[in-house]
Amino acid sequence: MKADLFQAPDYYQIDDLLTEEHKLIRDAARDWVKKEVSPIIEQHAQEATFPKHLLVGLASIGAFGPTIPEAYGGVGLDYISYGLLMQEIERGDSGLRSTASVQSSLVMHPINTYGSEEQKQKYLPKLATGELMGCFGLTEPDHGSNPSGMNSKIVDKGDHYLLNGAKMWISNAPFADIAVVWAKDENGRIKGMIVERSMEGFSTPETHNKWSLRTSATGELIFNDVKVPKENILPGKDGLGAPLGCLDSARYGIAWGAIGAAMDCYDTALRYAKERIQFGKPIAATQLQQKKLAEMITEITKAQLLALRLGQLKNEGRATTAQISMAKRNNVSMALNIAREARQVLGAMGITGDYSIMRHMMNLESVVTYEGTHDIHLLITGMDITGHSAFK
Ligand code: TGC
Ligand code: FAD
Repeated sequence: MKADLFQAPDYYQIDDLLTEEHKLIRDAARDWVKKEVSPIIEQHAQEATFPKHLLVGLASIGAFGPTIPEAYGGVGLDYISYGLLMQEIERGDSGLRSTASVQSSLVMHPINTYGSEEQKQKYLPKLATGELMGCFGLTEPDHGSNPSGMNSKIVDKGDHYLLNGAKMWISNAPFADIAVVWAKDENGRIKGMIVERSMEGFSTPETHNKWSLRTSATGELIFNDVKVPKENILPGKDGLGAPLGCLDSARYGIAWGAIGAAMDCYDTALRYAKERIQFGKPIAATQLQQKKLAEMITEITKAQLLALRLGQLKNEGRATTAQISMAKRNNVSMALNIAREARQVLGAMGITGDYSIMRHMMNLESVVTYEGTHDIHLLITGMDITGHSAFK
């Protein structure tokens, strides 16, 4: 891949609305991505390998549990800092941001929010350093958009539960030390639990043949009479609202992360358009390429403002699920459209791994599907504004 010459677009001087702390955290992450991620990530994507050696660096920039209290090993930052971290990491690669999102929002968040004091002390500090890595098992082969229909089951056996079932499309599964898993009890009530890799009957086969998120390890979670001790059940909340509450946090981070991918595509296309000469002048001097680039920066700027306002609401504890859905849907779709347009600006060069655009584009095809598809988020907005659910 070419040298990383990234310059972040900030057309509306949004930096002025950030605190010094926000900028320090953002800039440290940006430097780390430039130094450690950009030089190696394309090769990992080509070879479909997870760059495990980057886990230490991710922990060092605060990407594991940025909003988790320092008492449990987290960084104790606000939600705008969390968003900025996700933006910078996804500027490098959505797969790497996935690893950080899952660890922070889908593993540390439920343990911190629904876990017992013992669970918090046992797991959170090690998850914050990356000594332990986690995954989140909600989706099943027959239940993706509709997790309430899940078939995974636990049966009460006195001092433990017996867990049976299967989860599919689980990020981090192939290497995770623990899994936060959602299954129904005998009364059909969804419960969350921490399953450890060492538990007998638990396996995590890797999913291959992905054209998207090739730097992220995806797998299944298979539970065959797994004995889950009762102390591993998350006691703080049950019902579908418990996993959906975690998704709110992860979707929020994705709304920011997608901006990073879009910024990288825009910046690459702008630089290329200024340098590429056709018909005796830079293609940047043609109206058609200017239209593409002008629309890109307009959409990025709107997405930045949406994310920042959402971050303010989140900091005040006022961000609603529907507001988060709107931002996730809009910003991921925006990024995917920009990746497709930016790829065209580069002509044939755009399809190569010499540039990051095609990788971002393929990654974003997963991002637009996971954490609630583009359609599901539209229906969440529709339900919010009309009061009618159109899911069923
Ligand atoms: P519904 O009847 O609407 O709600 C059931 C209960 O949950 C409550 N609730 C929420 N609670 C907290 N936070 C939220 N966001 C909530 N949304 C709903 C709701 O109030 C109700 O509570 P109660 O007490 O009345 O029971 O549920 P539904 O079955 O109609 O489904 C609604 C729908 C379709 C929106 C939901 O199922 C959904 O969001 N589906 C999409 C599934 C999804 O997003 N899966 C993601 C899996 S994880 C993942 O993709 C990780 S990728 C990570 C990476 O690599 O980065
Ligand atoms: P389906 O639910 O089968 O949907 C298929 C199509 O039908 C979609 O276009 C959808 O929008 C549409 N559709 C569904 N219902 C409706 C409706 N009511 N009205 C209109 N249209 C509808 N899950 C986890 O639990 N943990 C993870 O870590 C995780 N990581 C992932 C990593 C990757 C790379 C991918 C691709 C997925 C991951 N997922 C994970 C799963 C992800 O959350 C699901 O793929 C997603 O929720 C959609 O489910 P599905 O693929 O089964 O699609």
